[in-house]
Amino acid sequence: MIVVHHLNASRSQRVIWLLEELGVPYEVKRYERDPKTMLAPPALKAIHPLGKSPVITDGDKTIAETGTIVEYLIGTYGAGRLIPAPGTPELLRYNYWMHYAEGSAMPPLVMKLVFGKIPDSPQLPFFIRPIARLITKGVTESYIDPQIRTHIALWDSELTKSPFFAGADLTGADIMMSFPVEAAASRGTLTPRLTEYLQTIHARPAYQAALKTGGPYELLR
Ligand SMILES: N[C@@H](CCC(=O)N[C@@H](CS)C(=O)NCC(=O)O)C(=O)O
Repeated sequence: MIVVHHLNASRSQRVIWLLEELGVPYEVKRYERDPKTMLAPPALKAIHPLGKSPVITDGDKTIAETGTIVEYLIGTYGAGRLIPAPGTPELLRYNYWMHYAEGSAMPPLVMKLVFGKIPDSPQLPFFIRPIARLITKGVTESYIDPQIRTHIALWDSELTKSPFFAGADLTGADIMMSFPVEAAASRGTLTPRLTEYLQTIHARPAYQAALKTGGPYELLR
């Protein structure tokens, strides 16, 4: 039996969604973020040394990193589903978005989250806060926000070519990209095309079933 080590409101929601799309039986083991730090509990380190979610176990295998998990599940249980056929241009797009989601899209979105929290950090002496606010605002406006806008424009242009990131059908690339698109939606404004895309994936029965299993999915702002 596959066990998903699921941290509330996190990237592991994607793995539950994928398992629902594949119709593969699984169990969810829940971990709750520390309400102050929002970090994962130490118990997750017993499963994988980084203590991050998602991690899955499947028999004697322990697999971390969302992209690896998605490729493993589609390769092992997909029987050709949720991946374009070998040798097609769509497969190249699939591979690109599969790796881009965590490798390129998430870093500026995480930076925005972290920089946004610095001025209110309780460790910061109150007289430093105005300076911290000025610096983080400067970095956010001059570097992070323009980066995010460039990424969003790329997603938008890709989704004007085809309904999904790797062509006409939903694939693992969409499951990977759902998190950056959701994260961007929670930190600012998406384009109408991207909003429509999110509505399309939210309407899928497997996505809805995953929400019921995974619990509330309020992404951090
Ligand atoms: N690139 C990794 C990122 C893993 C990651 O940062 N997970 C977050 C959840 S969204 C986490 O575990 N945060 C809690 C912590 O760092 O303690 C992946 O996609 O698996």
